[in-house]
Amino acid sequence: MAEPPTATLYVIPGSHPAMAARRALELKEIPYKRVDLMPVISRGALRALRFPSNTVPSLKIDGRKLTGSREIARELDRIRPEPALYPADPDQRAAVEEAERWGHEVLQAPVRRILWNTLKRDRTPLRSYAEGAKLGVPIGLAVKTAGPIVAAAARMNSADDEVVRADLAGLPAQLQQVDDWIADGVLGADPPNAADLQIAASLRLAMTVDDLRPAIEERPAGQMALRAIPDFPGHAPPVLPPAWLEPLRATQSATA
Ligand SMILES: N[C@@H](CCC(=O)N[C@@H](CS)C(=O)NCC(=O)O)C(=O)O
Repeated sequence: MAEPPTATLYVIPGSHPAMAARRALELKEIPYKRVDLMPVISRGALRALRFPSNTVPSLKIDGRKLTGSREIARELDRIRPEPALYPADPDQRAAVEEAERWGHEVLQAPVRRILWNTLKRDRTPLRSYAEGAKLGVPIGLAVKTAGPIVAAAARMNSADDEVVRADLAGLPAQLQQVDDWIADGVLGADPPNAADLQIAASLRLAMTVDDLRPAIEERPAGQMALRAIPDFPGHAPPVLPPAWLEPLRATQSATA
């Protein structure tokens, strides 16, 4: 019998693409060791470990080193084809790959910026995102000393107020795009496909933010995300300026 693959996944607590990779490993039933890294500091660690890039998720599997949620999804499908993350039918596969690309290139960054802007205003919720993580230092200490890390991460991700306000204004159309793909059968597969995981991870992170959750959770996009990724640690109480949330509130009342 073939040996099970040996895998180590490098993550940052609260990282949505890292959660997509975690769920893909779980769905494939590939046992893996998880290594939790502190944001920003993660860059040096991954560089020292000679991964192709210095972001999470990064995966070492069967001696190969990969960085990136999409690269990891493809490699896992190659190593363990079932359950498939990409449909066998070429047209369906193209549609799933397009939705996955959109989730990666369009949705992922705004959600990341919104979270860093939220944590910049109040970093108390950091502890909840680190639930279950082993950071090598007591979580309380990590959170207490995380001020410079949060500031650096917000800066490196351009989570400035005007950018984040525009991100929030763009979210209703993005949620509609996800609902449309669900209606068309591109998203919402059971078990989830690679695009479901990519998009659900961003939506689940967004739903940890109380300011965003009510606009997402009841609609098809939110329900798909909850099915694809049932658990996503983290909880940030309301902290964003109410005027920034008006576009989302408008969608919420329109879909209620
Ligand atoms: N687009 C990449 C994610 C790249 C990324 O920005 N990852 C973040 C965590 S969500 C990271 O590694 N941040 C640490 C840093 O940039 O210092 C993917 O889907 O794999």
